[in-house]
Amino acid sequence: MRIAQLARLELLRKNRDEAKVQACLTAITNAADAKDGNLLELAIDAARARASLGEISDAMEKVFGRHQAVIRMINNVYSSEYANMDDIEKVRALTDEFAEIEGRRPRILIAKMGQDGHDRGAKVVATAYADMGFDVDMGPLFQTPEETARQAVENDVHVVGMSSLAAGHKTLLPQLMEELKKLEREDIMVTVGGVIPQADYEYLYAHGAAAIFGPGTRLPEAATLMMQKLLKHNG
Ligand code: B12
Repeated sequence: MRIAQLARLELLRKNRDEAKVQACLTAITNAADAKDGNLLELAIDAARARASLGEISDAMEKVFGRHQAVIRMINNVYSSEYANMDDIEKVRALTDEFAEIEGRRPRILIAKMGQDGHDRGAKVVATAYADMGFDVDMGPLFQTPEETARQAVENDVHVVGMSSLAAGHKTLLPQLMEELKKLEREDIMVTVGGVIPQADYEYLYAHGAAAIFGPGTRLPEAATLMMQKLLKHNG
């Protein structure tokens, strides 16, 4: 699909008046810079001249920079709504035990990689894990595997919990493992959550997933399993 799209872009570039396209793109950058002119109108002119969406965005990015989609999370919401406090207390006991052994609480990076904008699950998971005694880092939307690996290493997390709902998991997980390997941090545990077809589980386990959590996952159960693996993993 990616190759077909690249071929279409090449064809588009061959059959257009390049000077006209560049003039339209410059007009966008100038209008953004001067805060004068209708950017939508100029973008339509550029599209009519066969500029691609990427080129139109780049023309504005030169002035505005790239938008960073930040995911915010709220503490104590999950535990106050969750019916069975016992389940949560059991996980808290495990995270406390880990903190006693390791000298710091288990730290997890919830990561959203690729073009996948579904952030609800990731927010729920981040909130729940914080309530269950984890230190939680929340990555921004649309990270590359390289950026996720770097954030995981810089923050020295014990686990990366990637959340994938837009069918990128079979590409993104192996790339993330590769990037962690480059940084010599293959010891960081990686788990996968989200819309993962059963047929892909074996592939993901074979490529380094320590656990997989699909839709409807009860998070205290997921966290218990993760803690058991982590306690074992860290001896
Ligand atoms: C809500 C929703 C949207 C919303 C997203 C809003 C938002 N800000 O998140 C909107 C409308 C924007 C949307 C858009 C799209 N969507 Co949509 N969407 C959904 C829907 C209905 C529910 C997802 C959800 O929020 N669930 C609730 C949360 C709490 O559950 P969850 O994320 O699964 O998380 C749970 C578990 O999976 C697990 N978990 C998840 N991550 C992690 C991580 C860790 C560490 C752990 C431990 C556990 C864990 O724990 C959570 C709690 O149980 C699903 C269908 C479905 N039933 O899943 C489709 C679905 C995900 N969407 C789909 C599609 C195709 C799209 C679009 C491409 C549609 C389009 N053509 O434009 C776009 C993509 C946009 C983009 N750039 O990503 C498909 C994906 C198909 C696939 N994977 O092959 C689905 C599966 C629908 C379908 N059946 O076809 N969508």
